Amino acid sequence: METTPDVCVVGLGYIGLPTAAILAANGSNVIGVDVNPHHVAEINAGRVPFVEPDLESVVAGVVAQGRLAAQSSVPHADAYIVAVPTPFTETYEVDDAYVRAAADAIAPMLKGGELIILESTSPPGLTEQMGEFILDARPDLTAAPGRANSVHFAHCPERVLPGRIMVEIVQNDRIIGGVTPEAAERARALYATFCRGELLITDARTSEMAKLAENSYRDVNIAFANELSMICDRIDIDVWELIRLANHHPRVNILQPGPGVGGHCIAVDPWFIVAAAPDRAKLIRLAREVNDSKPDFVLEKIMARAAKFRDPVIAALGIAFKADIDDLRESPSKTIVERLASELPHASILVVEPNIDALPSDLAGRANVTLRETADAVEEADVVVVLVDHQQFKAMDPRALQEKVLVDTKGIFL
Ligand code: SAJ
Repeated sequence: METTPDVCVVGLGYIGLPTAAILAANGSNVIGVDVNPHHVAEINAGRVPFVEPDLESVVAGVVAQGRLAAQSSVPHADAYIVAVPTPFTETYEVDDAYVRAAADAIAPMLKGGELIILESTSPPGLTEQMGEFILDARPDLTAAPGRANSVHFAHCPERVLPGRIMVEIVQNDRIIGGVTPEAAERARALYATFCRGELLITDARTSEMAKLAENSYRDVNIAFANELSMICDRIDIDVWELIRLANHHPRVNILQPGPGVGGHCIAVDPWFIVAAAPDRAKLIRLAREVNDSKPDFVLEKIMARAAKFRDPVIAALGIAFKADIDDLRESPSKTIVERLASELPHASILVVEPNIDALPSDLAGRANVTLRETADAVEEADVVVVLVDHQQFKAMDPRALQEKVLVDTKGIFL
């Protein structure tokens, strides 16, 4: 007889797979669903198709025990967790196509009484809309609390930091936003199986907005640091020393400037707040603009420094979106290298990225860009550009840079 899984996780990416694995490790029977057949095959072989410390051992264990299996179609389950991408459109509004596709796939499987949780970052109201898509497809079911066939909807945003997901997924406090109090209570019980942090109950719209506010808070604070770095450059003050000194104040904690803000969260989520109240979201929009302008500033700086060489050799240290990960998505450092390669066709650009084995396709095709080891690249270069503060770069002997023209966006050698 076919058994019903306790939980079905739709979307086995950076969030869905750790969630599926940790649920399974804490006693749930989990089916994970993904549209990518390669991911499905890898997971069923106990492997993880991306880099995340400590995830593979958990996945391998729960797959071997038969508690987690991946497949490409959505089965019936008592609870669903939807962890699909919610990118933005050209007009900075949410592209809800993946959420709709998940809802379309779940709706026909429902029998009534299930819990459906959206973990994806969402503009306020998307969880309720997801509920409407599903109930429109299944008018025989209801969202009315207390009814035997009512389906329960909740928003429970993830908060884990890539690189620390397996620690933070257990330890962080979590917001549980129910479309109804009953949905929140059911969702709380599910997360309580593995989450040791506080489970904070609210409604779905507040939960959606809280997630956006958290990432916007960070974006605004990084924008402050980036703006300071551009001001200090103009008036010839060392911004790193300035921040170090200012942070001795007991109530000041300025973040670190850099080449811009990357990743698929902090550079995206604030736009959903802007879209929700465009005329009121002034600071949040401006912070996005400041952070988005930082790669241009860095590019100009590099071009000005490289101008004294006829055919400059430029070592670009780092193209990941932040330190000590292999994730190149929305990476400002990678954008800077791409633009540099186009603007300076006669330059030779030596990319150093210790966390990858081959250049991504959009850089690999360029004649003037090659992937190199740190020491070789630095030795050959006229100009050394630090774009990411990877541990391998921080460990470098600064004497190697003595004769070089240096542009250090992370301040590790300044
Ligand atoms: N950055 C700076 N200066 C800093 C800190 C970060 O320039 O002082 C840059 C990084 O280099 C990177 C970008 O900001 O390009 C974002 O990095 P991050 O480490 O701040 O955040 P993410 O994108 O890896 O993860 C964030 C986290 N959110 C918050 O800290 C509020 C994480 O907890 C969320 O789960 C994640 O977004 C998400 O998925 O939303």
